[in-house]
Amino acid sequence: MIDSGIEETHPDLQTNKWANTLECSGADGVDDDGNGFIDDCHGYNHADGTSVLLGSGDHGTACTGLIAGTCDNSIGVCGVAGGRNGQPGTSYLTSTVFGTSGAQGFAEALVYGADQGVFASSNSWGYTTAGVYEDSVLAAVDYAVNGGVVVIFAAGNANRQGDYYPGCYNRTLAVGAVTNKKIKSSYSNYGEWVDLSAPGDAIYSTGYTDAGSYGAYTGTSFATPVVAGALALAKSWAGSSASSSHLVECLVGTASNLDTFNSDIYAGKLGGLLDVPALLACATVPSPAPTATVLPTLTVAPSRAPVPRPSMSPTLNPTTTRRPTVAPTEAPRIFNLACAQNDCWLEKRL
Ligand SMILES: [Ca+2]
Ligand SMILES: [Ca+2]
Ligand SMILES: [Ca+2]
Repeated sequence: MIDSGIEETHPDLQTNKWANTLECSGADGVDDDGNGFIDDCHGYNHADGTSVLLGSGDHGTACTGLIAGTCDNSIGVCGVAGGRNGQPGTSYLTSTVFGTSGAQGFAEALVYGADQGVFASSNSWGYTTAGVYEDSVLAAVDYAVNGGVVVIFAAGNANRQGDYYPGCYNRTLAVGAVTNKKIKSSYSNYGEWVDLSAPGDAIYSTGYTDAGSYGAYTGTSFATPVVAGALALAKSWAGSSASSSHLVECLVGTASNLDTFNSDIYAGKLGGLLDVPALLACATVPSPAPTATVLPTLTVAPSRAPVPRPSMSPTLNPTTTRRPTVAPTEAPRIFNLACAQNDCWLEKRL
């Protein structure tokens, strides 16, 4: 989960934390596993340069609960992959990029997750201007996807069909939002680059105003972790031998047609609607033996020139000390948690 961090004491977010054992059992203030991040026991706050994971606002806490909120504990909510019958759910790793001191570390967080071996990366943020992106972020997406990570992004909340990155980048899965009537949510971006849609209106999840709070959240931000959670659940059902490409093909291939519920102007621009039972049925059919027909990436040939990656080291420098403040060399950026009409989406402007 790459977002604004989490309320670490939330009672519904305790059982499914990813744990970096060398750091969790290591010494405070020491980079016990030598990965360049001090005390990254359950993730890292890349924006503020600290292991304290709570950044700006409750957005990330809500997104996390949708994936991994504890089921079976008789309180609050149950994440899509939150476990059942006393079994734990999917492990979630928290990377904070919307911090208390600003928004940064997006590319670093994508690389960090890939280096930790995450299966999927859930990203409920993007650029608020069509056509705008940073090469470093797309290079980090490439790095993660090349490492087997399924990288999922929110489509954005401008109700437009421009090229909103990183969701429209063809190596990510882009998620739009629909209502409980299968109608495109009023705010959801759309376009042929939207891979699928999921419910995004008034989704109840964990909040952070005080530990143990809950709230209803609206936006493509919240459709996105529903999809990420469904993919994690499918991975659990299918077993460790299931390939990412097989699961992604099931995810997109079993999504139900939304066109009959929506205006013709959205035809082919919402993806299908996430269908979790169909996804699980597909996922549990063994993958075909690898052949030349298996797609090596999420999508077909790139429509844009490959992004050069001269500045992206394959691994993070283990001797680097995280900066506690905003890097002075980075261009000034504005970010805001846009919640007009309860339409929350973490936005990032260059
Ligand atoms: Ca470390
Ligand atoms: Ca440590
Ligand atoms: Ca619960």
